[in-house]
Amino acid sequence: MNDTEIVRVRGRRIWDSRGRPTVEADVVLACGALGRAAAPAGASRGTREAVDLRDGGARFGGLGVANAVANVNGPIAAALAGMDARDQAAIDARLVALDGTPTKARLGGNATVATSLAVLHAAAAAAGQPLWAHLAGDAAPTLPLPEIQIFGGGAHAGRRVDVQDFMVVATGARSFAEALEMTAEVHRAAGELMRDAGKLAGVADEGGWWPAFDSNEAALAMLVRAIERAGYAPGAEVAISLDIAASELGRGGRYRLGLEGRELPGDGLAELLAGWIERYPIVSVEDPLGEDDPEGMARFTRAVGDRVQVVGDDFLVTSAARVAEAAAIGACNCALIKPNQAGTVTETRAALDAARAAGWATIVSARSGETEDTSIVDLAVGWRAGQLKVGSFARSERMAKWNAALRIEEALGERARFAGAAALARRG
Ligand code: 2PG
Ligand code: MG
Repeated sequence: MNDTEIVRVRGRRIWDSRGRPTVEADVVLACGALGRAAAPAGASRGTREAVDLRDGGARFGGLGVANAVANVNGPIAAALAGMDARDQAAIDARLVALDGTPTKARLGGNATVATSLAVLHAAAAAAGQPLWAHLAGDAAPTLPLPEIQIFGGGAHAGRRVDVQDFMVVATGARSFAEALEMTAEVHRAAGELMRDAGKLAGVADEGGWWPAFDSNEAALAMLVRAIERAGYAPGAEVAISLDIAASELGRGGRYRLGLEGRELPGDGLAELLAGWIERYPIVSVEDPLGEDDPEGMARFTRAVGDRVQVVGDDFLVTSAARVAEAAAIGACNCALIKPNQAGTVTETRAALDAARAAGWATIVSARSGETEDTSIVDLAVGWRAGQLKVGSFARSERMAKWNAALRIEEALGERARFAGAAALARRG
């Protein structure tokens, strides 16, 4: 028997950062190596993402994963038994074929992504390597520039404000560790400012401060004040990154800003964002328009893509084909890469490669529902994605990932390379 042959696949239900069920998979190889991974879950999801298979019914609000877990323990375990864990492409092709749908609707993207990542971990363990090193191979592993949420809004905060993620990027940092230090100060300063304003009211789903603002722009102004209070120059040292998650605001070219009590056409939303880009030190805007508006995304990229990074998330859903289509019409200059949108490691990597082939930047990203699983950090470092988005600087499903990257930087020592601000897509 081959040492790296899969001898056991086991799925189980665990609980995520929102207290909801999710799928965890263990993969054991003949040599005894164990790989383990858990599926995350989004709240603002693209319609073309791999299906997050849920049981429905009354229990756990319909979010049970008994069927997805049964798929891991039944058909998936049977199909992968005896396969070589080192051949990730063959493993993932088997999962895709076994599912047989374009969106992993039968097995569940949550079942396939947990299994696919667990196989990857097992192969790295069998090779006696940390996963990031295993993935990097002969190339130099690179620590990503972190995008870190300070205020969480949209679907992650009961739609208290319309914009979903108000994040900072430590453009002046020279190492990953320094980027975290700078962000820690901004995060703390923002909390103090909210407290002083009598607006400190807990945190949103990804650990960002609860967005108790009267307008979306007020959050931007507060973010600039927090950067200054922390002692940094807005833009030069710490800049702003937004995820509008516009598909959550409307479809068919009409977008509703609930907080401001108004509805805007696509061009109106694009103009509003362009105005913010003029007035605030914004370096990145994700999903500025809805996933059903590729022309609008292309116009927006033409208008501001030389100054800011235009990121596709729900618009691209970590699909190599969608990335290629978007690149062909000049929509976006950066792809958000989320393994559970694709459903397997191989398809995730293909989307990243497609973005690179288009000359784009890439950001490996967590979901709003997370666990203590830190696989995405290994992917970001080993695949040299350039950027990493994990949520805020609070709560351990987030901190576990930032801390994992710190340990990798330490392990690399002198050899550690930090992507820094150069990782952002901007031609200016
Ligand atoms: C996003 C993610 C993370 P969710 O939209 O980028 O912020 O949110 O996981 O809810 O899709
Ligand atoms: Mg997003």
